[in-house]
Amino acid sequence: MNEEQTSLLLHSCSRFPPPKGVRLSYGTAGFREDASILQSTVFRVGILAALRSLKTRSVIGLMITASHNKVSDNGVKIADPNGGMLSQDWEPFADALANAPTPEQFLQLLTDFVKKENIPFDGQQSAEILLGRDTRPSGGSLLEAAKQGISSIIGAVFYDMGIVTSPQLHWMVRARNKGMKATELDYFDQLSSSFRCLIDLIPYGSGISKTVDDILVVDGANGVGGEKLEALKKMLDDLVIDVRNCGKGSGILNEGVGADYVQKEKVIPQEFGSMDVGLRCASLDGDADRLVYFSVPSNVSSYINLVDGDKILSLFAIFIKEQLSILQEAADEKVKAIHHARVGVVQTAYANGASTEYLKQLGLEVVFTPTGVKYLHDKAAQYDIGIYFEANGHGTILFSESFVASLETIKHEPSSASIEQHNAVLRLLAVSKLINQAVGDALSGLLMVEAILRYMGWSIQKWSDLYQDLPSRMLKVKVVDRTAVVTTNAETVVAKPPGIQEAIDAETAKYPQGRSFIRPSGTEDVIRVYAEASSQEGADNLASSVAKLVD
Ligand code: NG1
Ligand code: ZN
Repeated sequence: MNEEQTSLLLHSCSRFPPPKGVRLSYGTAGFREDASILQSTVFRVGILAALRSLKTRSVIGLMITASHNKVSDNGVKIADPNGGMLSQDWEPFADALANAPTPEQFLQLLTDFVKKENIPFDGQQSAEILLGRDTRPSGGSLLEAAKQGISSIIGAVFYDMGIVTSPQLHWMVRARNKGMKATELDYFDQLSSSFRCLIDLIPYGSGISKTVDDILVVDGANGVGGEKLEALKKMLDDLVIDVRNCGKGSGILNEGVGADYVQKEKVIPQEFGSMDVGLRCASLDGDADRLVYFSVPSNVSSYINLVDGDKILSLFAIFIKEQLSILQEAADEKVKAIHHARVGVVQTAYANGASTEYLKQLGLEVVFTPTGVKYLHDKAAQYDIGIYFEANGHGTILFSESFVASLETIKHEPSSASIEQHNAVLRLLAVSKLINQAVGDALSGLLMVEAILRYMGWSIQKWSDLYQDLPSRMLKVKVVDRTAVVTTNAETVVAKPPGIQEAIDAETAKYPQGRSFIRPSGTEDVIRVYAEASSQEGADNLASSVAKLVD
């Protein structure tokens, strides 16, 4: 590192002292804390993003968001060249950088890492970072800190993409690295045109062209998603969307609204009520990477009928499976090969047991990973078509590049496939363009759900009736040190502290269809408790007795 670079780093770093008495950790979704203590962290992540760009010789993303957390929190995460999350082997370095107490120690860490990773750091190579943030009021000043961090690396430049959803930024990074156009308009264009393509491919006479519940009502969590959906819907004729909680009124981000609230509390979000009985409703989270659907039941109650990520996954799986089965009788070898695609479904321990049972009955290969998109995403990427979802509504469908190439070949070359077989191939291709290949994306997921429901001719009720969820309860317990709990087997078994797993097993055995597990949250200072049983009362009781074991 030359002298100019060293003094630039030391000087700028000294203007962003780290918070005292806080241990920062790059968790399942980057760093997340109260926004007031994040200046130094975001500044340092700016530097980290520049290093990542130098190392990978690609465009990198930096997103400032705390997703579904309360409005006073914020966070920062990095998007890798393929649009996915930061490679896991860099996370310990991210932790170390964020926690270095002095500018000198920070510089030492940086110098050692640059050497170890062989990062071209001679001021000759350029680095490029796309910046994005959600609507949080703290976002503006944190973005400044990120810019200062990037600017303290000679040769690094940033492009401010403004207020965007997390999936938009991830999509843009991926698109840029593929040499594609990557503005917000390009994103909207791709989503709306592939949606149109799927609708046009619905066989004549099947499906509901227009039904009473054809309007979709969306809860935007008072965040960025609602605002973007308002813009996107202008490009979608044929789909009537009423967006509420778009953050323009007095409502507060994620307070009594949004996918996390709706999924965890199972209650009607603000601005929704008896006028929505029977309508198809959806909820996005604060940065629009999660999506759940729900309906308001006709009986007077504050509870909703939740259609969660597991049911979105099931709907997607049914559709994909149906397209592949259309190709079963194909005479053309290339088309027949599509029928034999390796399809994998990826879930976490939070998936409702009834969904796993249902997916297995469909004959699908279901695998489990620990919580956190990065784990699910990596697993799903091992298949030709990998469908992953967390129960909370974060998920997508990944298509391998070679599989998409085969679909493209069939699209463009003459084959002996029948029209319906050819259309099935075109549908799969449209899905691969509609559904975000970088991360879970509430906006693209929503269009996918809408297209499939129309193709199937299903109401939300019909979709919801695919299977009955087992009653479940999620609790969180505040603890002094959440890292004291260590889990194994995709988080279903507690390895440490000793004795707890046996106690959980003993409690679980008391309930028919009982299942329970605990794990430290990666985004909050809590231990999460999950329980399932044949009755709601059973799930509630099991969860609270397991919570007592942790307290
Ligand atoms: P933690 O706080 O680690 O449970 C939560 C979600 C994850 C994931 C991350 C990132 C649950 C139970 N956990 O993680 O699935 O979405 O936030 O946002 O919903
Ligand atoms: Zn989110």
